[in-house]
Amino acid sequence: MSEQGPNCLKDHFEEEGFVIIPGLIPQEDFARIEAGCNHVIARTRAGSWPHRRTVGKQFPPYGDSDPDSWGVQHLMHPDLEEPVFSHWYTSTAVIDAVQMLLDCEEDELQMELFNLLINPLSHNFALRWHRDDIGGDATEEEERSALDAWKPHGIQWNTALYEDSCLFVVPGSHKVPRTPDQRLHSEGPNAPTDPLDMPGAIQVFLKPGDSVFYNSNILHCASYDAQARRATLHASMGNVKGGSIRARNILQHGLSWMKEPNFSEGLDSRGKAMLGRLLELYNATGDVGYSLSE
Ligand SMILES: O=C(O)CCC(=O)C(=O)O
Repeated sequence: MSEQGPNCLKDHFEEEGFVIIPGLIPQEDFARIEAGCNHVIARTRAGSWPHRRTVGKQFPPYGDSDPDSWGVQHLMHPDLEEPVFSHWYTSTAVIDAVQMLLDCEEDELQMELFNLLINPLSHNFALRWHRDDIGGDATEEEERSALDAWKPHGIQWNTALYEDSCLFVVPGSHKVPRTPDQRLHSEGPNAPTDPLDMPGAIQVFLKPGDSVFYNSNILHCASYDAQARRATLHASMGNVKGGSIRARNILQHGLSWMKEPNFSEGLDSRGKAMLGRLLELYNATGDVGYSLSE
């Protein structure tokens, strides 16, 4: 899996809130995945795929206020006709990595999000410092209890097809509330714009084929250069032991299409079982609202 052993990778993930693992796209599959990405990027930029992350909007609902996009949503959607994405999401390499990092059994894994992050074309764009499922206005106590409840029932990851240095994180911040200084950097329109001004921040550098796995409630932000080609697979998986803790974060992305029989029919038995666990959560959950606002 890597020069570092599994224990070392898991320890790094638990302590720092993120870890980089190379080689999860087998060389023989790279060209097919790249072709799939080219196809869905072209559809999105041409306006024929409506499920996208819209430039100018950081969080769902992404709306349609700008023709430019920084992401393609729902890579496994049957209407995209790219089974290569569900094959990879449920591949043994990916499942083994997630199981190792979450320390769980395969029959505890639930299917979640699988999207693609791309560079905007019209101008640079950035996401402010945030935690994916804890609002920036949470008090210190609210932040502490939300972080405690969240860990470690799921994982998010970015797998880069090309060099990618868009993501910034504050290592260790998945365990502790923001300091007063970090709060200033993550709140409001007057927050400083250079990501590395955030106390404790580092930039994450990925080589082609590298994956960064992270706790999505780590303090993170991203900066998108319209000139730098980006195609980075962006996915998450949960552990059913988390119960409904991940429901809002996942279901806010609009996953009703995953209930359609034609989606399940295209999955292998592992994928069907993982989907079944997600649908149990879906069916047990009412309106989830949204985790964050601009
Ligand atoms: O672009 C990235 O790498 C991070 C995206 C992100 O922070 C988010 O979707 O919340």
